[in-house]
Amino acid sequence: MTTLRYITNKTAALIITPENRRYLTGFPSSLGYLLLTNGGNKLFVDGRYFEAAQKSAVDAEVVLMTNLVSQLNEELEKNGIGKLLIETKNEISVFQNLKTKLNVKVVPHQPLTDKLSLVRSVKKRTEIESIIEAQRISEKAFYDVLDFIKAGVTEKEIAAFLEYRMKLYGSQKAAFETIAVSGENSSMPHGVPTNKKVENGDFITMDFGSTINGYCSDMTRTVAVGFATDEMGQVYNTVLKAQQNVQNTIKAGLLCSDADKAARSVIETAGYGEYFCHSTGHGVGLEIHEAPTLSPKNNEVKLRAGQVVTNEPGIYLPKKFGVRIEDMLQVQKNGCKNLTKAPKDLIIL
Ligand SMILES: [Mn+2]
Repeated sequence: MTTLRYITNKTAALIITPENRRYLTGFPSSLGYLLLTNGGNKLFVDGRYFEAAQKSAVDAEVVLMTNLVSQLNEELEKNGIGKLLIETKNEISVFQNLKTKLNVKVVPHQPLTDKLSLVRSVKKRTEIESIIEAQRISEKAFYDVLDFIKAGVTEKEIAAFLEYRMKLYGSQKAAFETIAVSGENSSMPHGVPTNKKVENGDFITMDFGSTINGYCSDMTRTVAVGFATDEMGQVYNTVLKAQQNVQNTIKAGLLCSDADKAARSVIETAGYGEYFCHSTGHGVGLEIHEAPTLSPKNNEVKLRAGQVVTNEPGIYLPKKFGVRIEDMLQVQKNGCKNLTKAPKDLIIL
């Protein structure tokens, strides 16, 4: 179990987000509460999860949740706890409810939340293996979709095809809503697939991911159909050069903002700076977006060995087209390892 220095003989913590609960116990559930105390940890789950949790949860005694408030009060009193720290993320209603009903001081605690996200950002070997397995599934779906894409198929059909193949190859579920946008629509970084039919001369940007053991993968490829104009080729190669520069630059100890700069500087030099409107990357794990963020603003946080981050610069020309290329990188002491194997040279179908 991760040691969290915020927990003392008098102070306990309650973990309420599914990802942190899963991270700390190895057990996935949509609802549950993990109480961390110096005297031992208790995982409260309802009847849907009780038996499964008893079989597979680690580092916590599993308790059938009958009346959470009275069970927590009892447990806190038994352990002589006077203060309960709660993760702060998105769980305001849970916090308000416990604050009024528990017999101890209830405190939303940002440092606890931040610490867990930092601990989770550095992946163990088994976590990396799950991410890679998920990524290989996405790549198989990508190779398949290259045979499926042609003038006349719609963006929705491309997205559905990718999701079906990922699932067929073993993905538990899509890691996020699949993006497949073409032509003018590809200038919207997070556009939603429509009934628009692919035409010759279109770029198609596909951003998709699989999940294995709860761990996400994330990749983006942009391909052309029929032909690519000189401008399309120039923009594509600029994004590719920016992306490769990030891969060449990233290593443990590098500021997150400098990882972003490795992409941004290449794109700015090529004259497309104003058309790169998002961060260069983000951590990936049990959540599709987690720490650390590779953005110009994140200028005090350094990369650590074992973190898995995306490398996804893009250029989006309004009313024309967009290009994004995304891999996942494992940060290492003296560099990084690209966990994504799919080719990146411009493919014209
Ligand atoms: Mn991403």
